[in-house]
Amino acid sequence: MGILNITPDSFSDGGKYSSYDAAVAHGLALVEEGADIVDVGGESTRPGAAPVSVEEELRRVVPVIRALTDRTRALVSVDTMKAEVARQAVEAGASIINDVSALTSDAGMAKVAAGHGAGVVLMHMRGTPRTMQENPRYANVTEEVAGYLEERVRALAALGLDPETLAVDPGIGFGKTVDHNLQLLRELPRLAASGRPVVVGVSRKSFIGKITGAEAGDRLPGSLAGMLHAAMRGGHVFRVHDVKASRQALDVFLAIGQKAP
Ligand code: PT1
Repeated sequence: MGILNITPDSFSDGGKYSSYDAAVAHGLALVEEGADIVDVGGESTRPGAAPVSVEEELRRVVPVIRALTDRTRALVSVDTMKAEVARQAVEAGASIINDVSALTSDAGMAKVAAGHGAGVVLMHMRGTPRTMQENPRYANVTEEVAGYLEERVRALAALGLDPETLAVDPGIGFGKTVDHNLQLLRELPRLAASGRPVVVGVSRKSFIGKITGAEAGDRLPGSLAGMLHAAMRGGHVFRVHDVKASRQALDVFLAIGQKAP
């Protein structure tokens, strides 16, 4: 899953391209580099990020999703917590709703997902992006995260969503200390035991910087290590910035795992 962030500062190019042109070109490049899914987001959910209005988020993501689904066969996911954005995104061709609040932020979200038969990524987050890094504490982070995600799958199945359309994600960096993130990655098989596909996003996140001292733009090696570890422990989908390098790393990892006939 290649990351396509459409926020005003993600494509600062001195005005040579509009952010629309730049975003579509970047999305097509991610597919060219080997992404199976392009994850389109118009609202940052990084620690400390402020919310964006529904109108602004729609303006950013819907035209880009339409262009990408017209021009590629890759799947498009929409990274949003807003039901109206998810609805218009799916109508524009997106087939997956990636909601970092696991469909809890907007009461209309479950209905949109059920109504369109979209796939859904349910991610665990403690608090909101603005405040989630303020002193996160857990008795046992893996049990709490896995229990929460299993409860979300149960609750949504009771609302009529097909459990087969749901994937789970531990939410690396979302209300977690470095040790919480590392424990979740170490104990990823506990999440895989939920029976649902496991999505993992470690790409360029601050825990890599805290371990290595590397700045965000310099975290590809650490990101690959985290991704491959997650692949080895049962992860299925990896949300990454650097698709070409990640694809190569995963291809070799998967080839080694392939037994000769
Ligand atoms: C993720 C994810 C996401 N991450 C899914 N969607 C982000 N399903 C956005 C940091 O610590 O892991 N899974 N959508 C980006 N969020 C963060 C969080 C970015 C923490 C950076 C950090 O640096």
